[in-house]
Amino acid sequence: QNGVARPKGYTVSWHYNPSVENHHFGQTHPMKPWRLTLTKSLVLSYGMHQAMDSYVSRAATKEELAEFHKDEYVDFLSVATPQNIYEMYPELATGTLGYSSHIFGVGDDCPIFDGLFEFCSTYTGASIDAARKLCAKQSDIAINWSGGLHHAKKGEASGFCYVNDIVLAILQLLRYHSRVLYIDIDVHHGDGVEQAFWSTDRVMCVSFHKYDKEVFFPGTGPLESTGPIHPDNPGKNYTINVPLNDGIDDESYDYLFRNVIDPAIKIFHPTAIVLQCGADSLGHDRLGCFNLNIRGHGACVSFVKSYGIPLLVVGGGGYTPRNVARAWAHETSILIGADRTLDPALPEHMPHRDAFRKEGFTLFPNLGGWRRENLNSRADIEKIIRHVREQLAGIRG
Ligand code: V1P
Ligand code: CA
Ligand code: ZN
Repeated sequence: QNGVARPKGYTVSWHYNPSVENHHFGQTHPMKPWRLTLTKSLVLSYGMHQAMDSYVSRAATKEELAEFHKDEYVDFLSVATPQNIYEMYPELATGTLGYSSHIFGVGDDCPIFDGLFEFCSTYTGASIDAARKLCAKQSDIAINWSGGLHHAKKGEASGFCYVNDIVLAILQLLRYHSRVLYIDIDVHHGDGVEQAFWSTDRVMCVSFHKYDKEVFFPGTGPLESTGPIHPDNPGKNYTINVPLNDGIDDESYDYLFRNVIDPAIKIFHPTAIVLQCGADSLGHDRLGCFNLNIRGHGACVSFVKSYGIPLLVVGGGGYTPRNVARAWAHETSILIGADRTLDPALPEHMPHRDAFRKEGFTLFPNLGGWRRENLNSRADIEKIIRHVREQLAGIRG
């Protein structure tokens, strides 16, 4: 505790505004900003802030949001409240539209709650600030655990995501960087980011996710979905999808991750990388179905970091708050180079320590081997690796 040294030779910045903690999607909604409170508590109690430049991020402006999103959607987000939404759109009140509506995606997944616009502009401001720090070379690794909301579309909310902070951050990076690699280890498909950069060869999008077209949200991202098919479209082959079955464990995930990401980096030569670290790919997640441990999830972060390419790290999903906090605290320690020296026993004195009681006060509880068996065979994994290699061969020259 309090013994975390600054990394030698590179700069890490942490972008955060605690006002995101004050917003709530609703009592029964699985997205809990509380996970960010717990993450902050661990990062500060371990003294990891001493190894980073900390920035209290500002809210993104409407003009900044409109660099990707439609003006009418940004206007809608900026005025909608739980009080006026039914006056503006009586269809929502009658329930005739069902679970998710055509009214800018508002519904059970993406409710209108108090302070929605402040929440969206704050998590987005942090991702934009983080990207600008990388562009200015004032930072080598920039972190925003409150961002990573990969499903938001140009003109509508989707899957708990209203503003796509990742797309907006990548647009900032593209001002200074010729090629950006986007990697997404959230258990869900990164469809919003994929869609935004579908037709360009300046952004390569790679998502690992559970895929079951009819059953698992959002139902997109099969292996064959690799970009536009027309040979003249520059985006052809610049999208990589890694569809998985339930129960994947640390060992297979690590093997697959290395064998997809290494060739992608060697062929694409990104000048910046954005890593979305959705923690719903951990075992025991309320919505997820994988068997990853905190160390297995973190191994992806270590591997990406090892290339020494300017790196933006964002959060994403994660629905068992205490494990989300454990994962993101551990990953912060990896990014500042303190993972080997951090005590796995949680600090004796820290706010909300009791939230970690259930698994014992450790950073690394056993999250693998729960109710799901690994339904990804060795042959499934090898098939994916072969497909990706053949796909990447198609973008050379
Ligand atoms: O399955 C659906 C929709 C509803 N159907 C008509 C399809 N929605 C999912 C959304 C998951 C979003 C994940 C976001 C992220 O990738 C990035 C932040 O992690 C859903 C689920 C589920 N089990 O998949 N919504 C809900 N559960 C939900 C449950 C209770 C209250 C509100 C929403
Ligand atoms: Ca994913
Ligand atoms: Zn997710």
